[in-house]
Amino acid sequence: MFTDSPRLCMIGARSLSVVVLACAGVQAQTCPPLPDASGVFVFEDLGNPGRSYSIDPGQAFTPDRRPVAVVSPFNGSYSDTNPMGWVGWFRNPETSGPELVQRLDDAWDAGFRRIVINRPGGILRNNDMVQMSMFYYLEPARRQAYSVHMRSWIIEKRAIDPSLEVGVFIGSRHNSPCTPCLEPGADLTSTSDCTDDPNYLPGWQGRLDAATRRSAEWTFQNTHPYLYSGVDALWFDSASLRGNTTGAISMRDSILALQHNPDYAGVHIGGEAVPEGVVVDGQWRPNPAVLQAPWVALHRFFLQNSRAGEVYDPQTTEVGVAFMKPDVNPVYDIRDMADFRDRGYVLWSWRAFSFDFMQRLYDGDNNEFYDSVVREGTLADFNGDDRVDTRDLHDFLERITAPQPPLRPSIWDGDVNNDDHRDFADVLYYLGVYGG
Ligand SMILES: [Ca+2]
Ligand SMILES: [Ca+2]
Repeated sequence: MFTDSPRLCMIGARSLSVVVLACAGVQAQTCPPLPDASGVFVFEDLGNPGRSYSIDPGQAFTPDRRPVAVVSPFNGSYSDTNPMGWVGWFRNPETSGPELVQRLDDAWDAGFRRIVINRPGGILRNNDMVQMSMFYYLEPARRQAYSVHMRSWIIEKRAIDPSLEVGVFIGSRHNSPCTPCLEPGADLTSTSDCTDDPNYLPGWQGRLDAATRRSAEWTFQNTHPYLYSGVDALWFDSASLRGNTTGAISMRDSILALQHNPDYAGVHIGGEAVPEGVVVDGQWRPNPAVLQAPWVALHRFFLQNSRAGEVYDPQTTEVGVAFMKPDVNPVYDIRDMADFRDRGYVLWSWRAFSFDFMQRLYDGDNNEFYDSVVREGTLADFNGDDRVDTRDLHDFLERITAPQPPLRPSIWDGDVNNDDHRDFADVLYYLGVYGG
């Protein structure tokens, strides 16, 4: 059954009309009771000092350098029977929970201790906006994939490694928590249903805005089920400076503000895409927001424009590069990922295709990545392209003789025996597995 925190159970039909709104869109679900949002904190809400917060300049932003694995219940494979675009393994609500846990296990077993669930509520076909509302309209069994199955998995794994971070990648655009711009009897092939919805807020007002009470309430209600289920990172799609900038505060600044909101204490708040910068005297300078919050964008974003030249300080910034399938243009291989790693970016495996690369680029805080690749017995495939050939020997010799190894060299840096030194012992070790 769907369970939630005591706070949720106390709600009752508060002021929000959406409490009783029937979410009769895709699966004709009834919206369950929403958590009480009357006490949420609102950014610089001067008329409500007890529930107002501001940015604490003394609270330094702490970047997380660990790589990320993305688990995607959604992949846009729409059909008449799959209006939310679920990936195959998530289509059957009754088996969605065990199937989700299996993918979480895959990421964990590959060595990842940071995992992000991509679009946990799916996306409506013909709706080009990624919604923040991604929970209440789901069927009960699919809600339980998160509130029961994922929650139990997180509790179990966090007991093994408290550093485990699990996030959700949702939208910066929201309307009522019970409807992704749907109303009873909505035609899923029509985009006009969004504007027909009595709860629809056009333009900027429908987007994340930490200084607007309604946004703060809906953000709280939309994210609460995931935070209750153990999620401790929120990634908001389409949250950079690009687009509408006429809100009370911008989405970019809302990302910065939310990090200081007591309602999200201990939660990593990030946005997509990387905020704009400016060119000063021929030098590209990132927007200061980049230096104060985590951001992520697809690898195309970096490889196809001038940002490829950017260098971020790993000590103060967290800029993620999300790698899709290696055969999607622009193509990349382990060298490209190593290059981004060495320049201070955080690598995201948006698809499991790049797990092999990650295991060669990182050791893991407790050697999780190294142990995974050794367990699979594939060290001879030095470059992780699923083939053992002379290119691997070439790459190994090239890497182990390359100058300036990282402070803690990985497999790709030539430390194949994982003793954090690159020396002749690694040569003997590699020749042994390569010849074997
Ligand atoms: Ca190979
Ligand atoms: Ca070594």
